[in-house]
Amino acid sequence: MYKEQIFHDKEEFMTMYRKKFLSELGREFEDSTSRERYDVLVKLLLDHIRQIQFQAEAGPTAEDKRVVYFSLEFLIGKLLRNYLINLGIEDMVADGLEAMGETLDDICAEEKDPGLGNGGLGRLAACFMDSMASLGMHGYGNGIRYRFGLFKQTIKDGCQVEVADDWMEKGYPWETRKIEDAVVVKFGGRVVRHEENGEFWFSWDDADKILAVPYDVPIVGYGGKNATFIRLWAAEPLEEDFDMDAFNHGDYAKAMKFQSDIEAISTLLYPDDTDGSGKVLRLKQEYMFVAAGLRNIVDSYKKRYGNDKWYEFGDHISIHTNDTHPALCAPELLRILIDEEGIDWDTAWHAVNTSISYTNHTVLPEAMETWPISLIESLIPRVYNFIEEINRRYREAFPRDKENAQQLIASTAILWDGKVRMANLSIIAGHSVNGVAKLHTEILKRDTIKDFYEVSPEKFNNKTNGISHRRFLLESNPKLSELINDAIGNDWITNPSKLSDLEKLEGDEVFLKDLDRVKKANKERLAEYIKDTSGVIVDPSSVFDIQVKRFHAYKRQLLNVFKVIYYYNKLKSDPHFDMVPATYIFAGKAAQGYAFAKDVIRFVNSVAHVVNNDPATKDRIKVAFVENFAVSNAQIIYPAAEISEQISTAGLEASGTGNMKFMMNGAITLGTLDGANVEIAELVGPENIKIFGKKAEEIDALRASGSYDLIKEIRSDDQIVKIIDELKDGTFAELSGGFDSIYNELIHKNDEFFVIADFMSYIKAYEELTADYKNTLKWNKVSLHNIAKSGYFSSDRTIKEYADEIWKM
Ligand code: 26Q
Repeated sequence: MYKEQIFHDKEEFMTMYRKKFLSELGREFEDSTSRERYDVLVKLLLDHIRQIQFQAEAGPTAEDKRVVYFSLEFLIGKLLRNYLINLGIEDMVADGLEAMGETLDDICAEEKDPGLGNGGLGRLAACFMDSMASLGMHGYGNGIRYRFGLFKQTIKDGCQVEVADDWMEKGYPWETRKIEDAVVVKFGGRVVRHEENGEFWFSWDDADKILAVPYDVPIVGYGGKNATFIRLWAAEPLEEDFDMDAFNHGDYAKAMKFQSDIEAISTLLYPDDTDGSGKVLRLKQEYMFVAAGLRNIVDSYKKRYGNDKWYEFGDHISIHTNDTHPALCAPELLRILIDEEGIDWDTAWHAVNTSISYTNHTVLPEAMETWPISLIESLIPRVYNFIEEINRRYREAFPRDKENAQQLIASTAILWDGKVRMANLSIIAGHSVNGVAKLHTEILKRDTIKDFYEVSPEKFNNKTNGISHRRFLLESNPKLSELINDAIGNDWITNPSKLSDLEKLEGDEVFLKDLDRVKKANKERLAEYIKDTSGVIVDPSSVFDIQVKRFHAYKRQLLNVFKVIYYYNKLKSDPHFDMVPATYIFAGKAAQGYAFAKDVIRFVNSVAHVVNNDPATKDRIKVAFVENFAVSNAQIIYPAAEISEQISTAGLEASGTGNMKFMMNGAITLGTLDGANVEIAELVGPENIKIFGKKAEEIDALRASGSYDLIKEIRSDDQIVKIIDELKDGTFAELSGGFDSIYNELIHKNDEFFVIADFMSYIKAYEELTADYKNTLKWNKVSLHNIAKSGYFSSDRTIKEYADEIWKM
């Protein structure tokens, strides 16, 4: 544990900061741009952070078990303010900067938000890193340094337009290139069998080689006593392979093409395309970061424990795979241990099995990752040998006495039907598979991978997701944090379950009014942001009803838009219609190739265009679409929410984590019994959440019986008929055309996601919920109860469960 404080007062900060300008830039602070001021501040902090890291690596806990979290995505957000808070120097630095004629806000605005992930899975990985560092664990991340993160979203005429996210254009001062830890990674070539004196072995020959170069980004724990890092790999050509010949003969194009073909591996982040089938480059990414990360792990293991302790490998190190994207860990670790370290199969298999664990984040079997055998065999032939051998041994050892053995083998084998099934590989090779919310884990056991549950039930466990309350409450909502600190002290920052002390204030009118004022201020902050980014003026005294997440059919943004239209129609037909003035806020990206999701975005914006400009409605309801949803604007959005929309078709959202971020900021959930909503409902009780819609079993039954009749469902209510008609009659077509596409999708797939099936139940729930809105005290009491119960959803709790039950740390 590191005890030194970085600076003791603002004068000391100013002195050191000024000195750093001279050593970094050879110029004075006064002669610098805002960007340089940001860079130099980061460099100054890094000097200190490296000492914390050194202490953690070499200090008294150096022998503790380590965990490496393998994830293709880390959505870490901006780091500067977060680390100033964690180091306990935010005010000191802000004051020092002020004295120098600068502001911390302006400097923080220079930081780019690295979009190295799609959504929930990537942000979860970042929250986990925060918790591991804050809890003083030896937890490291292993991922990819994408040259371009997920595209930046802009809206033109209501449509999503994707723009490249050149987040490293001006450099990324937090990263440190560690060329000494670079790893050569092979692709292609062939496997050759050698035999000598009755012994035989294999080599992987004639492969193309790339150099995987690590860049470390620090993770600073709260309190500044522990720091670790995420290691992000970039692909580069090997110097020896660079085509000097072509270069010398003036064929620069050929020389450069060679280089860019290799760099392509870490150039872009793949969008979550949900159908589980990927591209060759994606497979190269998966293998590169697995091969390089594991080679580093084995090297540092040898340094620490010597060359003869392989059986104990899993006692000292855990390798966690975030979904199946790092599933090649198992065969690659076998390959390294057997081919490169000369260990026997049984010892290597024990090392693999005891160290590797796997989290599943998807319910849908069709979304499970598979790769053609032919592709894996040609791209990583030696690794494929190990996949085959794992599969062969699994089948060979399968208990034949079971009467359904053949069927179980068919569904659980790794190689099947020309495909490598990555989830099967992960489950067979590892010692643990977990779902991310109670309901999700139950669905895995009884549905998605039920045959594995029959074969190895002992591997299954649940770890309900959590979020960093330090980022999403302490940093994002300083006003609420201050109010909480004044009321119950600040123990909750390191011990989030302490938030429950707020329950005693639920009858305290003064406190509830303060809570209301804080919410109002946060709504004003968001209203300002919406005005600046979209030009839409929203009323902070209206109820803020917010849905922010990736656009996906199953998340049912469409249901929410239909609700907006429902009220639009009501107000149009009856000017005296009584409703709580509302602002419906949406944000989120759709995958580039996901036509339906992009159409729903266009629909939201088209409805906004009509509703916001119609004199009959514009002062009663407003619709705002916040462009380019990312960690940084999420931090402005969650604190301003009053209604949290969590309305997925029951059984399809594995967990959700936005639901937890909203709850922790005092929003009330309007949701289905899906994912972690189920656990939120259990914790807060029925009077503090609004649940509607069909339950997962009901949806299953409807699907199974085939009895659902969309047309009948539409005709059951005139309001629904009208909304469906408006998809086609041009009501919302002014901005960018009509919505026959959405109509057709609904009709042709018989309402696959049960949007219409749940519609009236949704409206009824919304009515009941908003009926209480004008009773400010009652509303805020419910809001406070949600905050008080949200400590459970801290990722500190989740990580402790992983550490105790999976990683055995
Ligand atoms: C797969 C193959 C090829 C290309 C991309 C992908 C891919 C990439 C990302 C597939 C899936 C993802 C991301 C999934 C994800 O974010 N899942 C969410 O995980 C959260 C954290 O556990 C849950 O809260 C959400 O419910 C779940 O949807």
